[in-house]
Amino acid sequence: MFNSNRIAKLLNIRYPVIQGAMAWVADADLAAAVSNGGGLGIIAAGNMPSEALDRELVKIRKLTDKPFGLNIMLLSPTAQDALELAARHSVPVVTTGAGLPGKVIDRLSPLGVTVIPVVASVAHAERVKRQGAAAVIAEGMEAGGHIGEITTMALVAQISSAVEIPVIAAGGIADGRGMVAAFALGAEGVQMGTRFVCAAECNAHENFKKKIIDANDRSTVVTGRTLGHPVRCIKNKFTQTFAEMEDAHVVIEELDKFGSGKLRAAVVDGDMEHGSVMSGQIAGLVRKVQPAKEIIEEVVREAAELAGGIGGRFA
Ligand code: TUI
Repeated sequence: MFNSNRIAKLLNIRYPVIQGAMAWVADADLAAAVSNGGGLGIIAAGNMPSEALDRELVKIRKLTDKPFGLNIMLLSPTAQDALELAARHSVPVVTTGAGLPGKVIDRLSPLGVTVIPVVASVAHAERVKRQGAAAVIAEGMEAGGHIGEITTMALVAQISSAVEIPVIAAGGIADGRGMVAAFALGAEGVQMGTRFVCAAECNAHENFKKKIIDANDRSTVVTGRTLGHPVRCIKNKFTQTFAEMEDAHVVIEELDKFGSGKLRAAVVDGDMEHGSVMSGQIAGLVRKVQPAKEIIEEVVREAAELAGGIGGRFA
């Protein structure tokens, strides 16, 4: 299986299943568990200080000898430091989010690093392809955290038609059905975030995992649209207050101040009322905590069975 899949070959992994980079959540423990399970684990640099990220990059080499990735969040003030650490640690794969990755591609591609930007539009995918991206992650607005405006269904099909480099679909995928749907649209890999929050090896607070397991299809809400910075989270007191402040046209500086530290409060302290509980719309499908390897094998098995049987639906 997946012997001629371009993503599995490019990343040198068994299954074209990538773990979404989630700030505060995606550390060396989670990433190593996903990579050891046959997918691609990713450490999220987020706003991590250099010393902490350096430690995670040392740690993951002790936990796995499989390929792994580092995600650089381009909005972060620490993005440049993360870029230099990726070079120094010879990280095999770098994904980027929330911005234009030209500088990252120019710096890391000559070193042999596979750079895969997250994109949210066709124009952005075409641009990073011209800049030398090895593949793209097409992330629809069903995803958690910072999102674009286009759904996965519309985005993956249009990006797959527009660029020849392989496409990894993200946003709204948590099982084999999502994987087959993504492949039908032209993707050759999937990235899942919300499902991997509920991996046994994930160090996120147990309240966070429970919140996702208890969520349904209508549990998330998007705030920050008026700021040009939409973010999807599970509805709570924090999102309600944030939305009220936006409605009242509170200035950006105040909103930024209000939002500061809230993701950490959710992930590390388990504050489900006043924290920013970032999650995708697919949370309603996530039912239990399972080892990362079991998640990957279950999704791939479901997908393979469904892909074999799907012809019957046209009979
Ligand atoms: O980056 C993400 N998701 C994230 S980053 C994040 S950290 C955060 N913490 C606190 C508050 C807010 C964020 C949480 N979730 N996904 C990748 C992604 N990139 N989604 C959308 C984009 C994107 C959007 C517009 C990439 C480029 C872009 O435009 C490029 C341009 O044209 O400027």
